[in-house]
Order: sequence, then C-alpha cells, then structure tokens
Amino acid sequence: KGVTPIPDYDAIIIGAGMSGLYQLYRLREQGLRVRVFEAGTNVGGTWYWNRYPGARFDSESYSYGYSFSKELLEEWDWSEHFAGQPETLRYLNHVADKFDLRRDIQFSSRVTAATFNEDSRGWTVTLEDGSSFDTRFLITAIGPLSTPTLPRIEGRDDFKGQSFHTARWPHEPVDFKGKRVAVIGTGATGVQTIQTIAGQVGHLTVFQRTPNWCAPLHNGKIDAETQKQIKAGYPEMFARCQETFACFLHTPDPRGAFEVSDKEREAFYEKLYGERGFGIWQGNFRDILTDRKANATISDFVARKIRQRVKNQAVAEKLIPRNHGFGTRRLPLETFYYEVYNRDNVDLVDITETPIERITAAGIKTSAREYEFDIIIYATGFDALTGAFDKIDFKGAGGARLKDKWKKGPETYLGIMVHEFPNMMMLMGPHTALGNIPRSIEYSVDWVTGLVRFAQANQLTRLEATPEGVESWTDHVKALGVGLLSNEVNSWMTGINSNVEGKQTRIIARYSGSAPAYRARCDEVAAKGYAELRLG
Ligand code: NA7
Repeated sequence: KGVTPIPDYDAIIIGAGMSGLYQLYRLREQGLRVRVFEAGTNVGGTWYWNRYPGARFDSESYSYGYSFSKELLEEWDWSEHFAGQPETLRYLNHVADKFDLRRDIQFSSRVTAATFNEDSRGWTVTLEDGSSFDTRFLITAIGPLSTPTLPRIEGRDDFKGQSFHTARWPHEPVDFKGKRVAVIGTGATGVQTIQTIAGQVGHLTVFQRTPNWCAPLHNGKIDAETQKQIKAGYPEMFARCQETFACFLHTPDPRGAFEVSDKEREAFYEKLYGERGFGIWQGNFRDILTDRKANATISDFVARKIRQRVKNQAVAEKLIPRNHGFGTRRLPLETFYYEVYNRDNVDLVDITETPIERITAAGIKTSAREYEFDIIIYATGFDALTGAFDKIDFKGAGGARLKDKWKKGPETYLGIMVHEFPNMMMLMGPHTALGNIPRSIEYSVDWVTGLVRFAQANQLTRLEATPEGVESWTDHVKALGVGLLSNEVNSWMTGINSNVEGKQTRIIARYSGSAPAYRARCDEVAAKGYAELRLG
C-alpha cells in the first residue's frame, strides 16, 4: 500500500535442504520471484553435510520422503527400510532436478546478516562475500541441527593426523585400513560411525562421556513385492503419519506400563526390541516418558539386553546410562553397536573416569595415559535449535537483534515468527514440532505459503507477530514441556552444549505437544485470517 516494490526478490530462502527445496517449489508455484542462498556447493542440507560413515535414517525411508508429488512417490524406489546418506542425497538431487529447482539456488553462498528496513518493509540479506540482496519475505530453512560443535579441549590444533567432525566429513572417502582411530562422542551420530568403521580400522578407541540408551534398527533391503505394497499404500501411510504423535509410523500405546502384568510387559518390550525402527521409543507404553517408575521398567529391560550382548561385563556396565532414563534423550538406533565392544580391535574409554586432558601432536592424553592416533573423529554434535540463528546477524525492526532477544531461550509465535522481525518466517525453527521432520516440514512450508498468498491477495506488505502472541505461544510451549522426563536431562533437546559458551542452562526450545495439536492450532490461525498477527 504505497510502498515501493522490493527490487530483487519477493522471497529469499536461506538453505537448500529438505525445507528450503520444498519452500522454493511452493513459492515459485505461486508465481513469486524467489532466491535460495545455500552455504554448501549443492542441495541436501543435513544429507549434504553429514557424510560420515554409516549415516542413515532412523525413520522408515518411505515415511521420510516428500509426500507432495504423486509422480515423485511413484518413480522413486527406496532400496532399504532405512536408507543410507548417499541414497538420501541422491534423492534430494533427484527432487532438485525433477522440479528444476537449481536455477533459483545460489550455492557457496553463506548468509551472514539480514536486516529489516522499515521504509521498504523488506529485508536486506548479506552474504559472506559482501554482496547483498533485497526481499519482501525472508524464510529461514537453516535446520535445527546444522551448526556442528567441536569440543573445547586444549591442543586440538596440535594434532598432526587427520581429524574430522562428522557433520563436516570430506567428500572423498577416508581410508581407515590399518589406521588407529579415535571417536569422541556416542550420540546417534557416534553410534552409527562406530558400528560402521569398527571392522575397517586397525584399532578403534571410543571416548565416551555419557552412554546413551540404544535399540536395534533392524534395517533390511526392500524387495520388489514390498516396494509395490509401499507404493500402493502411500496414501494410508501418510494419513497415518498425520495422526501419530510425532508424525512417525509409530505412536504411543494407549496403555500404561503398570496396566499390564509383569509377564505381558516383558513380552511387549521383547516384541518392540525385535521390531524395526523407533517403535520401542515412540510406540511404547504411553507413560514411559513421563513416569519415572514406568520408565525404569523399560530402562531395566534394555540394560539387561546390553549385558547380554556385551561379553565383558565391566564394559557392559560402562555402556549402561545411569543418569537418564530410556528414551529421555534422542534414541540412537543401532546395528550390532554393542557387539562392536566384543571385538579385539576396539576399546572403550570412559572419560568421566579418566578425563581427556589435551589433544597432542600424536593423539589424545587422558588423566591415565597418552593414546596415539592416525585419525580423530569428532562426533560431538551440534549447537542445536538456535545455533544456526546465532550465526547470522538478524536485525529486525528498530535494530532489534535476534541473538539478544533469545539470550534466555527462544521466544516465538507458533515457532514460525518473532515479534520485531516482520516478514520473517522460520521453518523448523525453535518451538515447532520436530519428530519425523519432513512431515513437519511439509506442513510448515504449506502454512508459510498460505500466509504469503494471503499477504499478496490482500496487498499486505508487513506481517508481524504480536508480543501477546509470542508470550502466549512461548508459555504454551513451556507448559507442554512440564512433566516430560526428557526436559529434566541434559541434551541438545534441552539446549545444553558443553562446547558453546552460554549454553549450560536447560531451556525448553522445542514444542513437545502432539503434531496434530500443533497443526490444529496453526490451521485455526489461518482460518481466522491471521488476525492474531499485526498486519499492514
Ligand atoms: P549428540 O546427540 O549431541 O551427541 C554428541 C556426543 O558427543 C555426546 O555423546 C556427547 O557427550 C559427546 N560430546 C560432546 N562434546 C564433548 C566433549 N567436549 N567431550 C567429550 N564428549 C563430548 O549429537 P549427534 O551428532 O550424535 O546427534 C545429533 C542429532 O542428529 C541426533 O539426535 C539425530 O536427531 C540427528 P554428552 O552426552 O554431552 O556427555
């Protein structure tokens, strides 16, 4: 309304991963002029960067792919129930080619700053090379787990061998043959790496600070008959994902752990332990993640499995978590992970007993001794949820800085918008429903697309979350987190990262209600004409 049109783009999207690609597709379909800036040299986001050995899905491949194109579903064959990273990256490249997305993506372009201009009601986005572009809408598709963190251990640069963070893995294969290799970190990534390289290396030493509860993945190839069934069943399968708590194929069993006999409970756990995927985590008794006693029953069950699978009982005891219950951190799924510790060429070092003192030119020195290595692998995780936002200097209306605003934890409206940051929408930002992420991505992208369509139809050039809207959503997210055992432990889910200054206090940064409830709330906002936003 009387505002000079924005010169460069209607929308700029930061990131060409799963969210950015689909958002580009949708907005272009609307006839918008869109530009995507991507730091990597190609599409794929998480699946572009995380090339470490053994990187793969923990959710069923077919439940993870995009659902928006029937043709795409028909033509793409997933080879395994849980596809490996190379296959997923091929898939995302196929999507980019099929929908001709690359022509609007600028690669090797890291965004360093974004500034809102009140006069033009738009954003100026600045890249690392100093170039800048103007846009009406700014959409962040920068990922909840995309900013890797290295341990703050003295001497890291002194090491003379090769060293890699798992999320910055080289594009050329790493030769492990006969090598002495260290892995620091035993989260989902560490577990996948360790089980994959144990048989390739000369010697492997795993440095574990906190053991995690892990459960079998039970991966397998998809045969031709199953492939047919999967394709024929897509509509029902995606419908199911829309109904479940976190968009997985699995959803909590309606029974409580003590509503069945001891024998039935044991049989149920045994069945879940033998089943594919996240069932044992997401499809378990409804109270294992809220009730300490219920949780203890499944923790005890899995502890027994670990003792059975690991021959040396002293090692088995080290691998059993003591300070958190089963499933209260993200559950790593594994394939013969525990059996790795039965190998002669693998050692486990518990660094709570013998802390790492420093990295040396030759390897790693703990309080007990110095180890020599050819390769050190850092599987030390990410500055999760807000880390990618902290790395970009977002300056909103009146010069407000996002980093300052979120100092004590993120404050958002629906996990999508922030007060004083008009026309900026976040995909998979803090306070959104995570779970089976592509399902959440498709919903969020469609919601954002609907909002942009609404703005265009009504010639609106300024959309902003209100302070009341933000307060109410942030309070809601915090209230939903109360009583969840996962919010009482340290993990990336509670914003803890020992390697990042200022991230030693637990926060509630993720929406922990059900995905259907999240969608219902967002749908309601749209149905009411986005009246909860400040529109201009
Ligand atoms: P995670 O799950 O955050 O795991 C990181 C691991 O690295 C974890 O075992 C950490 O121990 C360990 N770590 C981190 N810093 C250090 C230092 N300084 N010294 C020793 N050990 C350290 O990251 P992942 O990459 O495995 O997985 C992230 C998500 O990506 C995953 O949940 C999936 O959703 C995909 P700690 O537990 O902090 O004691």
